[in-house]
Amino acid sequence: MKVKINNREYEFDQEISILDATKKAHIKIPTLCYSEKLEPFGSCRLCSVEIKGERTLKPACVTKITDGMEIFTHSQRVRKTRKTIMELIIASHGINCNLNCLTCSKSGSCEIKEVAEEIGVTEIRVPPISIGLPEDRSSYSIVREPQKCIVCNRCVRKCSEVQSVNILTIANRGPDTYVTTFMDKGMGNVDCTNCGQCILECPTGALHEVYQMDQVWAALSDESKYVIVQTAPAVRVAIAEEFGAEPGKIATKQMVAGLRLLGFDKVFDTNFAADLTIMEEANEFIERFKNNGKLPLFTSCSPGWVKFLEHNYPEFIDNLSSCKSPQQMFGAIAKTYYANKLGISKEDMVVVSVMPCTAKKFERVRPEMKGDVDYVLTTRELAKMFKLAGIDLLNVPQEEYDEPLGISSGAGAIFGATGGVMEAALRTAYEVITGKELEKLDFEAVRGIEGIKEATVEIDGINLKVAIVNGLGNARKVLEMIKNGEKELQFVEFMACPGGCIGGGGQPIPTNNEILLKRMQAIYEVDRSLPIRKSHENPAIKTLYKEFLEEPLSEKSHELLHTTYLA
Ligand code: HC0
Repeated sequence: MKVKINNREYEFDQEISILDATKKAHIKIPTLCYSEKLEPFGSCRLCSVEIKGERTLKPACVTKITDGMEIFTHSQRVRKTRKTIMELIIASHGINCNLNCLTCSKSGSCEIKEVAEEIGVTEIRVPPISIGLPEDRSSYSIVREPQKCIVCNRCVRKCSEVQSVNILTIANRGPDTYVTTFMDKGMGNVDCTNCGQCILECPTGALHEVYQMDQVWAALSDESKYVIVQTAPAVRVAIAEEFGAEPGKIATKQMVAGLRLLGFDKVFDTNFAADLTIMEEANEFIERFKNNGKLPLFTSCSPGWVKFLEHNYPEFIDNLSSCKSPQQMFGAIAKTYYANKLGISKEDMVVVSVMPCTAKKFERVRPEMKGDVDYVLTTRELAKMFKLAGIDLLNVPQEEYDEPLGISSGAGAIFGATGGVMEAALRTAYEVITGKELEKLDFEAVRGIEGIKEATVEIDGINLKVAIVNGLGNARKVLEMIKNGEKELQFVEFMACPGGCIGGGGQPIPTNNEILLKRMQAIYEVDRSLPIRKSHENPAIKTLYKEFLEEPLSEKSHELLHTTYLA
């Protein structure tokens, strides 16, 4: 197919969109409602282009090239139209950047500001229009500020097309259009899983996490409190991006040093608790397998996934592992075993988590979790706190985690990427079942960013059928197949977010496939760099069982580390 773009001839062998064709020709067209991961929608019209012989401009994202087409991407008419559209977008729904920019959650990373600059907007000839809708603060995880929304529909499409959760929708028509939830009930009162994927998609500050930075600052200034922090596996491979580093930069030791500078009494690692989870979950799997228990066993560490299952597939509740997530196991151990060691009461201890995940904020308040974690910060919030404290993360002298709850194995580290929980569990299950040493630790078949992976793993002559699923849309597909008897599996790892925790709703923006792959490589690099790579060989975990828990699945373990779900 021969096409002329700005008077130059190009050849394409497929009927692609004008937007894709111009990308291949290295011409950038501004977009707002377009997102690589979603079906093109054509609502913002910023990508409008002129086509020879056509009376009206056409949106490049939803218009296909045809043989002989002549396209003008930046003609006088196109530039003028884009400017007017952009002015209307800025004015609509009360976005008044002069007033709100400095306090907006997207200050410094605002897509709408970037696009306005690209288009050359120098004045806004229309007064700001306020849609007059209140903020939605009904959720424990996510805040919606409708006055900043430009109705690009990306959050709605992410929630439906990728996550298949469908809790966001568009109401009304024309200038009264707005994004909302069923009957305007608010995100906390509908079946939102709190995954925060909508936040990653929002080009303005209309969606952000429920901030807990102020509460953490207050705890750090309270001398009567012993304040400890745990950091999730996926935070260390992403936080440096907030300071301008290339994706994939591992900043574990700088982050530990930064947390100490913030004033935490101890800096611990969720990876320690991930090792503990493996001890419990691998043994739970073995017990179910040997005793004809409910299979397939579903992992339970991703709170967005757990909530999705509770709402949409309650018939599978008994398949969920009874293990609490590592975040919660950490809190339970910190406020009992560790508080006892220190000789302080659990009321005097404050446990803060730093997570890549917005759903962890919801998980923390579930009544079954008994308040073992006090506050949850996302990766983005921790970066904001470092900046507020003047901490130059990339150049701060590197430091190690504290002992004993900061000691972890490579198996704990890989929890942060899709497939990691399964691989960590297999490393331990193999040695527990066979009593032999596992020679090849890397289970390549369960690695990679694909949404659904399956593998057959041979352990002691038994072929285990496992699957790894990330993204809730994929979870729905796999659950339907299990339900219809099309899939026979014994163990399935489910993670709510595409890519697993490295793609969590609390991670730096942008988060896309290219960035996910780099964060994933970094996670496996952390694993390879550690002297201990199996959870059951973590010396701090061995001591914990010896001094306190006795053995996996003991009465004490059940009391502190296991939970129940809502059907
Ligand atoms: Fe994850 Fe976790 S791996 S859910 O993605 O299991 O958030 O990083 O912290 O809890 O360990 C998130 C990440 C965690 C937990 C761990 C698990």
